[in-house]
This record gives sequence, C-alpha cells and structure tokens, in this order.
Amino acid sequence: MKNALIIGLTGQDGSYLADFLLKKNYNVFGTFRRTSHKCFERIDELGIFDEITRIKADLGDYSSLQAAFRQSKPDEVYNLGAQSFVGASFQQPILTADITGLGALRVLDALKENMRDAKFYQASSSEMFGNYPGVKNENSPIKPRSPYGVAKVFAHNMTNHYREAYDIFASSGILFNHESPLRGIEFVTRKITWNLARVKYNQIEKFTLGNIHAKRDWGFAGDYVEAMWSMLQQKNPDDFIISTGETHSVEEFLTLATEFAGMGDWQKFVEIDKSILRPTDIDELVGDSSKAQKQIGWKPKITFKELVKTMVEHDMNYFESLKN
Ligand code: NDP
Ligand code: GDR
Repeated sequence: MKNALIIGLTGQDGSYLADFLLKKNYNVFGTFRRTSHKCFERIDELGIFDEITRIKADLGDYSSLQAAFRQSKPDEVYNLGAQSFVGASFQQPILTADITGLGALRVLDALKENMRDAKFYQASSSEMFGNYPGVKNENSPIKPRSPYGVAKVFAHNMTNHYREAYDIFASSGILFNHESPLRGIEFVTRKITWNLARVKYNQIEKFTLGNIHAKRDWGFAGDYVEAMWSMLQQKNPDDFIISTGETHSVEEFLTLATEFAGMGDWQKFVEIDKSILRPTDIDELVGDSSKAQKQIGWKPKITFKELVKTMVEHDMNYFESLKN
C-alpha cells in the first residue's frame, strides 16, 4: 500500500483527490490548518472523513510541514495548498506570496530534507499565462497578471529547480479552471449556481457579478485530480497542461445555469457591480492539453453543459432539502 500526503486536503481538489486515492487503495494523509470553524465539509460530503489521517500543518510553518512528512512517510506528495482566490490576492499580496509561492518551496524543501525519494506534484495554474493571447501549451510565454499568478510562477519555477538541482521527481500540472459542486462559493461558477438557488428559494432577490465578459476553459475537478495522479505514475517528471480546449464566457455560464434552473432571464436578478472588477483581469484562457492526452492518456470526461447542470442541480437540491 502506498502512502500519499495531500497538502490542502480540505479544498475542492484535495477532497476529490483523497477520494480518488482511497479508491486506488492508498493510505491517505492530508493536512488541514487550525480554524475556529468546521473545515471538513467537503470530506464529510464525500463520506471519507474517517478514512483519512488528518495532520495539522500550515504552509507558513516549515516545522509543521516537516512533521507532516515524518508522520506520513509519503511515496507521493500533492501540494494543493494555496491562497487560491485570485481576487483576494490583490488585497493580500504578501500573504499570497508567502502561502502560494514560498509555501510550495517550504514543501519542496521539507521533502528534500525528509523524504527525498517521494514523488512531488505542484498545482500550477493557467493564471501564470496572464493575458498573452491564443491557445496555451507548455511552452507559451508566462506573463502573470495578479499577485496570485506571480506567486504560482515562483512555485512552478522552484518545482523545476528542485527537479534539476536535486534530482527530485517533481512534476507540475498547469491546470485550467476546474469546478464542481464542491467549489468554493467565492469563485464565479459556484457563486452563480449558489446564488441562483438562493434567489429561487426566496433567500435573496438579487446578486452581483463583475466582469461577465471574461472567458475561461472550465472543466470538472473530479476529472482533473485523475491527471494529477497520472503525472506521478510516469517514468520521468514533467509539466503538463490540463484543460478542455473550450472557452466560455461568464455570461454564457450564467445564461446556461439560469436556463437549467428554469428561471427565465438572468437580468431580472443579477446586477453588475464595478467594485468587483479586479485591477487587472485575464480576458480569455484556453489550453491545449494534447501533450497530456498523448503522454499520460488523460482527457476530460465531463462536458461544459454537464458541469453547469450538475452544479445547478446540486445547489437547488440543497435548498430544496432545507424545506423538509
Ligand atoms: P481551494 O481554495 O479549494 O483549496 C486550497 C487548499 O489550501 C485548502 O485546503 C486550504 O485550506 C489550503 N490552504 C490555504 N491556506 C493554507 C495555509 N496557510 N496552510 C495550509 N493550507 C492552506 O483550491 P482548489 O482545491 O480549487 O485548488 C487546489 C490547488 O490548485 C490550489 O493550489 C490552486 O491554487 C490550484 N489551482 C486550482 C485551479 C482551479 O480551477 N480550482 C486551477 C489551477 C490551479 P482551508 O480549507 O483551511 O482554506
Ligand atoms: P479565476 O476564477 O480568477 O479564473 O481563478 P474566478 O472564478 O474567481 O474568476 C473567473 C473570472 O470570472 C470573473 N468574474 C468573477 N469572479 C468572481 N470570483 N466573482 C464574481 O462575482 C465575478 N464576476 C466576474 C473574474 O473577474 C474572472 O475573470 C481560478 C482559481 O481557481 C485559481 O486558483 C486558479 O489558478 C485559476 O482559476 C485557474
């Protein structure tokens, strides 16, 4: 039985990855940070809380990461931990640099000092490409447009550096946006499906959005965690783009979600709030995952339409269940 250590267990991807690895018969260890409120909602929703060894560790605290390595003795380490909300990175650039950027270096260094033979996965991001136009592949120019993007570039480059300098099996997945019913509610897709349900169930009358013309390459998180695992099963470490190859605007997502919810015209209950606009945003992202398709045999299974429908149904069912 292999041991896997997931940094960022409590997040969207950490929860799906834990579920996936348990099904593959791994011993799953995952880190969480102390909070004053419940942090295992997603793990609970997937019904896997008792099957995971949970370790308290913070990406800002090197000693806790070292202890996590000593306790879990991992064969594979997945660094999914981050301040991952691009919008917040403009308000908290230093924290984002520390946790999203330096945090990855702390994990890499703890690995080098404690479990040098463990394989390492870094959660890199399409946000690293910024507004550079066109379909992105592994060789596209890196031009980040947010403190989050800049921090991810640092972590990405450090991952490559540890691979080269210390012969560590360190791979980066450059993942484009991926969503699910477990997505945090501040991200635009879940914000839309959650608030549509609140409108439908008379909890609110309206909600606000920012730049609805932005376009993203949206896939399903459950598909994307499979790619993370596959990258670590290869003979050699490498970087891979993971994306669907399709791009859709926020407005398209909103229109389709409203249609699935059977709620008519979204203009009746959505307002555009300029204060949500970011100082710099990315107009359009779309990725070419043909390298991953060829080398690791990965491809997305869930379509854009299916994704939107699943998220709408999940949130409608939740508010429906509150009535009973
Ligand atoms: P989430 O925000 O859902 O999860 C992030 C995880 O990091 C959570 O477990 C969070 O803990 C943890 N975390 C935050 N701060 C710290 C800290 N100081 N110390 C330790 N852990 C911390 O993100 P996703 O699951 O969506 O994404 C996973 C990773 O992939 C992230 O690194 C993200 O930047 C990256 N990524 C995501 C994409 C996407 O579309 N989802 C696309 C490309 C990259 P807590 O629950 O306590 O907040
Ligand atoms: P993103 O995701 O920034 O791409 O980062 P997000 O869902 O936050 O934004 C996508 C686009 O929608 C626009 N937008 C809004 N965004 C939010 N959050 N709220 C709104 O009300 C709103 N209105 C319009 C944004 O301006 C943006 O253009 C995600 C995160 O998961 C990162 O961690 C990850 O690295 C990248 O995807 C790839």
